[in-house]
Amino acid sequence: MTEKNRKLYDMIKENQSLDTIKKELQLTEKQIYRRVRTLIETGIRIDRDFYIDGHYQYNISEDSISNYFELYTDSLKNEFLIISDTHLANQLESIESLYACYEYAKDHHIHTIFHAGDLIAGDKKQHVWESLTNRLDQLDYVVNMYPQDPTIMNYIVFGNHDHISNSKIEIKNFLEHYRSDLVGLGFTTQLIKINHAWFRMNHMRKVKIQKEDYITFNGHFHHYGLTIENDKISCTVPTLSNISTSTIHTPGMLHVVFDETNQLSVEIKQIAFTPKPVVKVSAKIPIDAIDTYNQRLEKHYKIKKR
Ligand SMILES: [Mn+2]
Repeated sequence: MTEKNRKLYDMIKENQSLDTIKKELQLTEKQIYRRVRTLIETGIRIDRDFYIDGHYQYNISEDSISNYFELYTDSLKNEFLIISDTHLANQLESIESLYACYEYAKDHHIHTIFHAGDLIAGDKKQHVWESLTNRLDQLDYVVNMYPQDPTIMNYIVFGNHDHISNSKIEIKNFLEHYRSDLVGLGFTTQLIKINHAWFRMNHMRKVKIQKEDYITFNGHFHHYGLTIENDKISCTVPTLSNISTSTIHTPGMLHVVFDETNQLSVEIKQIAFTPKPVVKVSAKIPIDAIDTYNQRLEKHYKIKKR
């Protein structure tokens, strides 16, 4: 191990912030990322803690595995975007909408984008650009073409098009090898926690809400929809592509705000790119059952001790 990598390891172990590491070791964020990947290859288990403001911190992984993904925050009001079904490398992709989404994020000081699945077109030959029928080429295309901004992080739940059973590529590993801002979460489902707000992202699962889930965002349907039943909120995420059966289709996404300044509420805005971003539908829903909701979830899901 080089002296610098050894020092990097020590600093991560001491829970030093990324800024301190950058200054002390005279390295850029990208150079540190590459060195951390090398350390991981040697067998050292290093994780990242992610914050909703777009920054992250390295830590030495603990043995306990939590079955939810926590996005850390210091704020009572937390905003992020949810996109879905980009189907990149499909001829009906809308990479310009993905860039418009980044512009929207920057205009609204949002640093977090969740992806609800079907990042790539997959092995389906139909409508895929001729030069990109191979899944490896599609992932290369994502690594090169997906917008990149130092203040924006993406958290991706993978969908059916991202997962082809006979493929030997670990998509999460591939993306994270090349891009520090494309973080892979679960296949088809992921439970997420931001402060006191818990929600689940699904892809191609029935919209039927599990007993413990109060809020679900569902990819795969390619259109916006919102249902509230017995205090449970289920929302389908529009596609950020031109793949649709509707003739009046425009690519879209969700802008979500969890506000717990007084009582926890969730605001869900459907944004359509026409190509300018337009708010089509907006709903602010109070979550009355917050205490019950938290107690049930925290009992049900293993809480990572920090
Ligand atoms: Mn799908």
